[in-house]
Amino acid sequence: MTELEKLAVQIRIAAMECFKWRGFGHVGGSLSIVDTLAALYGRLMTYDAKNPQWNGRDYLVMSKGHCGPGLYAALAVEGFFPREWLKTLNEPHTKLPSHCDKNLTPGIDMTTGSLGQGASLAAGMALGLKLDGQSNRVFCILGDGECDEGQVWEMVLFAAARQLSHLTVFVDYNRKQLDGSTDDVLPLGDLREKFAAFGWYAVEVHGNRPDEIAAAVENGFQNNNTRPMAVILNTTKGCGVDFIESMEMNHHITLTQAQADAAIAKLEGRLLND
Ligand SMILES: Cc1ncc(C[n+]2csc(CCOP(=O)(O)OP(=O)(O)O)c2C)c(N)n1
Ligand SMILES: [Mg+2]
Repeated sequence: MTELEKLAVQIRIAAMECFKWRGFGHVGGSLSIVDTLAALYGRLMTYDAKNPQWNGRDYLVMSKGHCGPGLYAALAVEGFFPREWLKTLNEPHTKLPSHCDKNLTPGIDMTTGSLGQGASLAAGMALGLKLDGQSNRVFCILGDGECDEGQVWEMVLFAAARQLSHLTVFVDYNRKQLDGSTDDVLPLGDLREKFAAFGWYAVEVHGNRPDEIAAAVENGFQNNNTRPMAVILNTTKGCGVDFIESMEMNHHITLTQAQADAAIAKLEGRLLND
Protein backbone atom coordinates (compact mmCIF):
# COMPACT_ATOMS: atom_id res chain seq x y z
CA MET A 1 0.00 0.00 0.00
CA THR A 2 1.10 3.56 -0.61
CA GLU A 3 1.34 6.08 2.24
CA LEU A 4 -1.97 7.65 1.22
CA GLU A 5 -3.66 4.25 1.00
CA LYS A 6 -2.45 3.47 4.53
CA LEU A 7 -3.74 6.80 5.75
CA ALA A 8 -7.12 6.02 4.17
CA VAL A 9 -7.27 2.70 6.08
CA GLN A 10 -6.40 4.52 9.31
CA ILE A 11 -9.16 7.05 8.69
CA ARG A 12 -11.66 4.23 8.00
CA ILE A 13 -10.68 2.57 11.29
CA ALA A 14 -11.24 5.85 13.16
CA ALA A 15 -14.58 6.37 11.40
CA MET A 16 -15.78 2.90 12.40
CA GLU A 17 -14.68 3.61 16.00
CA CYS A 18 -16.76 6.76 15.92
CA PHE A 19 -19.91 4.99 14.64
CA LYS A 20 -19.33 2.04 16.97
CA TRP A 21 -19.97 4.13 20.09
CA ARG A 22 -23.01 5.90 18.67
CA GLY A 23 -24.48 2.77 17.09
CA PHE A 24 -25.89 4.48 14.03
CA GLY A 25 -25.15 7.27 11.58
CA HIS A 26 -24.37 8.35 8.04
CA VAL A 27 -21.89 5.56 7.46
CA GLY A 28 -22.14 5.10 3.68
CA GLY A 29 -21.35 8.66 2.64
CA SER A 30 -18.67 9.03 5.32
CA LEU A 31 -16.80 6.00 4.00
CA SER A 32 -17.08 6.89 0.31
CA ILE A 33 -15.20 10.15 0.88
CA VAL A 34 -12.34 8.80 3.02
CA ASP A 35 -9.88 8.47 0.14
CA THR A 36 -10.38 12.12 -0.75
CA LEU A 37 -9.78 13.05 2.89
CA ALA A 38 -6.55 11.01 2.81
CA ALA A 39 -5.44 12.88 -0.34
CA LEU A 40 -6.33 16.22 1.26
CA TYR A 41 -4.78 15.74 4.70
CA GLY A 42 -1.95 13.50 3.52
CA ARG A 43 -0.82 15.55 0.53
CA LEU A 44 -2.85 18.46 -0.77
CA MET A 45 -3.75 20.71 2.16
CA THR A 46 -1.58 23.10 4.13
CA TYR A 47 -2.57 23.09 7.81
CA ASP A 48 -1.29 22.95 11.37
CA ALA A 49 -3.19 20.43 13.49
CA LYS A 50 -1.88 22.11 16.66
CA ASN A 51 -3.12 25.51 15.50
CA PRO A 52 -6.34 24.84 13.54
CA GLN A 53 -7.16 28.56 13.25
CA TRP A 54 -3.78 29.43 11.67
CA ASN A 55 -4.60 31.97 8.97
CA GLY A 56 -2.08 30.52 6.52
CA ARG A 57 -4.09 27.30 6.29
CA ASP A 58 -6.16 25.94 3.44
CA TYR A 59 -9.86 25.55 4.16
CA LEU A 60 -12.19 22.60 3.78
CA VAL A 61 -15.96 22.85 3.61
CA MET A 62 -17.70 19.50 4.06
CA SER A 63 -20.81 20.68 2.29
CA LYS A 64 -22.46 17.29 2.71
CA GLY A 65 -22.36 18.01 6.42
CA HIS A 66 -23.98 14.68 7.38
CA CYS A 67 -20.59 13.09 6.61
CA GLY A 68 -18.99 14.95 9.53
CA PRO A 69 -17.98 11.64 11.16
CA GLY A 70 -15.75 10.77 8.18
CA LEU A 71 -14.04 14.15 8.55
CA TYR A 72 -13.78 13.83 12.35
CA ALA A 73 -11.98 10.53 11.79
CA ALA A 74 -9.42 12.24 9.52
CA LEU A 75 -8.97 15.12 11.98
CA ALA A 76 -8.46 12.70 14.91
CA VAL A 77 -5.87 10.70 12.94
CA GLU A 78 -4.04 13.94 12.09
CA GLY A 79 -4.07 15.04 15.76
CA PHE A 80 -6.46 18.00 15.68
CA PHE A 81 -8.10 16.65 18.86
CA PRO A 82 -7.82 13.59 21.15
CA ARG A 83 -8.97 10.32 19.63
CA GLU A 84 -11.15 9.71 22.69
CA TRP A 85 -13.52 12.35 21.39
CA LEU A 86 -14.61 9.93 18.69
CA LYS A 87 -16.57 8.06 21.37
CA THR A 88 -18.86 11.06 21.88
CA LEU A 89 -20.43 11.42 18.43
CA ASN A 90 -23.72 13.29 18.68
CA GLU A 91 -24.02 13.01 22.46
CA PRO A 92 -25.27 15.93 24.57
CA HIS A 93 -22.50 18.56 24.94
CA THR A 94 -20.24 16.76 22.49
CA LYS A 95 -17.69 18.57 20.35
CA LEU A 96 -18.53 16.15 17.52
CA PRO A 97 -22.13 16.70 16.43
CA SER A 98 -23.63 14.54 13.69
CA HIS A 99 -23.24 17.45 11.23
CA CYS A 100 -20.23 19.78 11.00
CA ASP A 101 -20.12 22.82 13.30
CA LYS A 102 -17.18 25.20 13.04
CA ASN A 103 -17.83 26.61 16.51
CA LEU A 104 -17.47 23.22 18.19
CA THR A 105 -14.77 21.16 16.50
CA PRO A 106 -11.09 22.04 15.97
CA GLY A 107 -10.33 21.72 12.25
CA ILE A 108 -13.90 22.23 11.03
CA ASP A 109 -13.85 25.36 8.89
CA MET A 110 -17.54 25.75 8.12
CA THR A 111 -20.88 24.79 9.65
CA THR A 112 -22.89 22.66 7.23
CA GLY A 113 -25.80 20.25 7.02
CA SER A 114 -28.37 22.04 4.93
CA LEU A 115 -27.38 20.63 1.55
CA GLY A 116 -26.32 23.18 -1.05
CA GLN A 117 -25.36 25.91 1.38
CA GLY A 118 -21.77 24.76 1.83
CA ALA A 119 -21.23 25.20 -1.90
CA SER A 120 -22.07 28.91 -1.75
CA LEU A 121 -20.14 29.35 1.49
CA ALA A 122 -17.02 27.83 -0.05
CA ALA A 123 -17.27 30.13 -3.08
CA GLY A 124 -17.75 33.10 -0.74
CA MET A 125 -14.66 32.11 1.25
CA ALA A 126 -12.63 31.75 -1.96
CA LEU A 127 -13.84 35.14 -3.20
CA GLY A 128 -13.02 36.79 0.13
CA LEU A 129 -9.49 35.38 0.10
CA LYS A 130 -9.03 36.46 -3.51
CA LEU A 131 -10.19 40.02 -2.74
CA ASP A 132 -7.71 40.09 0.15
CA GLY A 133 -4.89 38.93 -2.16
CA GLN A 134 -4.42 35.70 -0.18
CA SER A 135 -3.34 32.47 -1.82
CA ASN A 136 -4.99 30.00 0.63
CA ARG A 137 -6.96 27.33 -1.16
CA VAL A 138 -10.56 26.42 -0.41
CA PHE A 139 -11.66 22.82 -0.87
CA CYS A 140 -15.27 21.74 -0.80
CA ILE A 141 -16.91 18.30 -0.81
CA LEU A 142 -20.38 17.94 -2.31
CA GLY A 143 -22.61 14.88 -2.48
CA ASP A 144 -24.14 13.79 -5.77
CA GLY A 145 -27.65 13.90 -4.28
CA GLU A 146 -26.71 17.34 -2.99
CA CYS A 147 -26.25 18.41 -6.62
CA ASP A 148 -30.06 18.28 -6.94
CA GLU A 149 -30.02 21.59 -5.04
CA GLY A 150 -30.36 24.62 -7.33
CA GLN A 151 -28.00 26.51 -5.03
CA VAL A 152 -25.14 24.27 -6.17
CA TRP A 153 -25.58 25.38 -9.78
CA GLU A 154 -25.79 29.01 -8.79
CA MET A 155 -22.39 28.55 -7.14
CA VAL A 156 -21.03 26.76 -10.24
CA LEU A 157 -22.00 29.76 -12.42
CA PHE A 158 -20.69 32.28 -9.91
CA ALA A 159 -17.31 30.66 -9.21
CA ALA A 160 -16.49 30.46 -12.92
CA ALA A 161 -17.57 34.07 -13.52
CA ARG A 162 -15.36 35.30 -10.66
CA GLN A 163 -12.44 33.06 -11.77
CA LEU A 164 -12.09 31.49 -8.33
CA SER A 165 -9.04 29.46 -9.28
CA HIS A 166 -8.20 28.71 -5.64
CA LEU A 167 -11.48 26.84 -5.21
CA THR A 168 -11.49 23.06 -5.71
CA VAL A 169 -14.81 21.24 -5.48
CA PHE A 170 -15.07 17.47 -5.18
CA VAL A 171 -18.32 15.72 -6.04
CA ASP A 172 -18.74 12.34 -4.36
CA TYR A 173 -20.47 10.57 -7.25
CA ASN A 174 -21.44 7.45 -5.30
CA ARG A 175 -24.72 7.15 -7.25
CA LYS A 176 -26.83 6.96 -4.10
CA GLN A 177 -28.65 9.56 -2.05
CA LEU A 178 -30.94 9.35 0.99
CA ASP A 179 -33.67 7.07 -0.28
CA GLY A 180 -32.58 5.74 -3.63
CA SER A 181 -30.15 5.93 -6.50
CA THR A 182 -29.38 9.29 -8.07
CA ASP A 183 -30.43 7.84 -11.42
CA ASP A 184 -33.89 7.08 -10.06
CA VAL A 185 -34.38 10.31 -8.10
CA LEU A 186 -32.92 12.84 -10.55
CA PRO A 187 -30.26 11.71 -13.04
CA LEU A 188 -27.13 13.89 -13.04
CA GLY A 189 -25.58 12.51 -16.22
CA ASP A 190 -22.00 13.43 -17.05
CA LEU A 191 -21.02 15.76 -14.22
CA ARG A 192 -17.53 16.41 -15.59
CA GLU A 193 -19.03 17.66 -18.84
CA LYS A 194 -21.54 19.80 -16.98
CA PHE A 195 -18.89 21.55 -14.85
CA ALA A 196 -16.71 22.04 -17.96
CA ALA A 197 -19.67 23.56 -19.81
CA PHE A 198 -20.04 26.07 -16.95
CA GLY A 199 -16.39 27.10 -17.47
CA TRP A 200 -14.62 24.97 -14.85
CA TYR A 201 -11.40 22.98 -15.12
CA ALA A 202 -13.05 19.59 -14.62
CA VAL A 203 -11.62 16.10 -14.22
CA GLU A 204 -13.01 12.69 -13.37
CA VAL A 205 -11.14 10.12 -11.27
CA HIS A 206 -11.58 6.84 -9.46
CA GLY A 207 -12.70 8.38 -6.18
CA ASN A 208 -11.52 5.55 -3.94
CA ARG A 209 -7.89 5.75 -5.02
CA PRO A 210 -6.20 8.46 -2.97
CA ASP A 211 -3.04 8.71 -5.08
CA GLU A 212 -5.09 9.12 -8.25
CA ILE A 213 -7.11 11.88 -6.60
CA ALA A 214 -4.02 13.70 -5.32
CA ALA A 215 -2.25 13.45 -8.70
CA ALA A 216 -5.29 14.78 -10.58
CA VAL A 217 -5.58 17.77 -8.26
CA GLU A 218 -1.84 18.55 -8.37
CA ASN A 219 -1.98 18.34 -12.14
CA GLY A 220 -4.86 20.82 -12.08
CA PHE A 221 -2.89 23.19 -9.85
CA GLN A 222 -0.06 23.15 -12.41
CA ASN A 223 -2.10 23.41 -15.60
CA ASN A 224 -4.82 25.86 -14.68
CA ASN A 225 -4.68 29.19 -12.93
CA THR A 226 -7.85 30.92 -13.98
CA ARG A 227 -10.72 28.48 -13.50
CA PRO A 228 -12.18 26.83 -10.40
CA MET A 229 -11.50 23.09 -10.38
CA ALA A 230 -14.10 20.31 -10.17
CA VAL A 231 -13.05 16.75 -9.37
CA ILE A 232 -15.74 14.18 -10.06
CA LEU A 233 -15.13 11.21 -7.79
CA ASN A 234 -16.50 7.89 -9.01
CA THR A 235 -16.91 6.20 -5.65
CA THR A 236 -18.70 3.37 -3.90
CA LYS A 237 -20.94 4.36 -1.02
CA GLY A 238 -19.70 2.49 2.06
CA CYS A 239 -16.32 1.81 0.46
CA GLY A 240 -13.84 -0.22 2.53
CA VAL A 241 -16.29 -2.17 4.71
CA ASP A 242 -17.70 -5.09 2.71
CA PHE A 243 -21.05 -5.60 4.38
CA ILE A 244 -21.86 -1.89 4.23
CA GLU A 245 -20.69 -1.60 0.62
CA SER A 246 -23.04 -4.39 -0.38
CA MET A 247 -26.16 -2.92 1.24
CA GLU A 248 -28.52 -1.41 -1.28
CA MET A 249 -29.54 1.32 1.18
CA ASN A 250 -26.56 2.36 3.29
CA HIS A 251 -27.18 6.07 3.76
CA HIS A 252 -28.03 6.07 7.47
CA ILE A 253 -27.66 2.69 9.14
CA THR A 254 -27.51 1.07 12.54
CA LEU A 255 -24.40 -0.80 13.54
CA THR A 256 -23.74 -3.14 16.46
CA GLN A 257 -20.47 -2.90 18.37
CA ALA A 258 -19.64 -6.42 17.21
CA GLN A 259 -20.12 -5.42 13.56
CA ALA A 260 -17.95 -2.34 14.05
CA ASP A 261 -15.25 -4.36 15.82
CA ALA A 262 -15.21 -6.95 13.04
CA ALA A 263 -14.83 -4.20 10.43
CA ILE A 264 -12.04 -2.55 12.43
CA ALA A 265 -10.21 -5.89 12.85
CA LYS A 266 -10.37 -6.48 9.10
CA LEU A 267 -9.03 -3.00 8.35
CA GLU A 268 -6.25 -3.41 10.94
CA GLY A 269 -5.38 -6.70 9.24
CA ARG A 270 -4.86 -4.83 5.98
CA LEU A 271 -2.31 -2.58 7.67
CA LEU A 272 -0.53 -5.51 9.33
CA ASN A 273 -0.37 -7.62 6.18
CA ASP A 274 1.02 -4.79 4.09
C1 LIG B 1 -31.55 21.11 2.16
C2 LIG B 1 -31.56 19.70 2.68
N1 LIG B 1 -32.53 18.87 2.27
C3 LIG B 1 -32.56 17.59 2.74
C4 LIG B 1 -31.62 17.16 3.64
C5 LIG B 1 -31.70 15.74 4.19
N2 LIG B 1 -30.61 14.91 3.66
C6 LIG B 1 -29.52 14.62 4.39
S1 LIG B 1 -28.43 13.67 3.56
C7 LIG B 1 -29.44 13.61 2.20
C8 LIG B 1 -29.02 12.86 0.96
C9 LIG B 1 -27.73 13.34 0.43
O1 LIG B 1 -27.27 12.51 -0.59
P1 LIG B 1 -25.84 12.68 -1.18
O2 LIG B 1 -25.58 14.14 -1.41
O3 LIG B 1 -25.73 11.81 -2.36
O4 LIG B 1 -24.90 12.25 0.03
P2 LIG B 1 -24.03 10.92 0.24
O5 LIG B 1 -24.44 9.89 -0.76
O6 LIG B 1 -22.63 11.33 0.00
O7 LIG B 1 -24.27 10.51 1.65
C10 LIG B 1 -30.59 14.34 2.41
C11 LIG B 1 -31.69 14.48 1.44
C12 LIG B 1 -30.62 18.09 4.05
N3 LIG B 1 -29.65 17.75 4.91
N4 LIG B 1 -30.60 19.35 3.54
MG1 LIG C 1 -24.54 10.23 -2.83
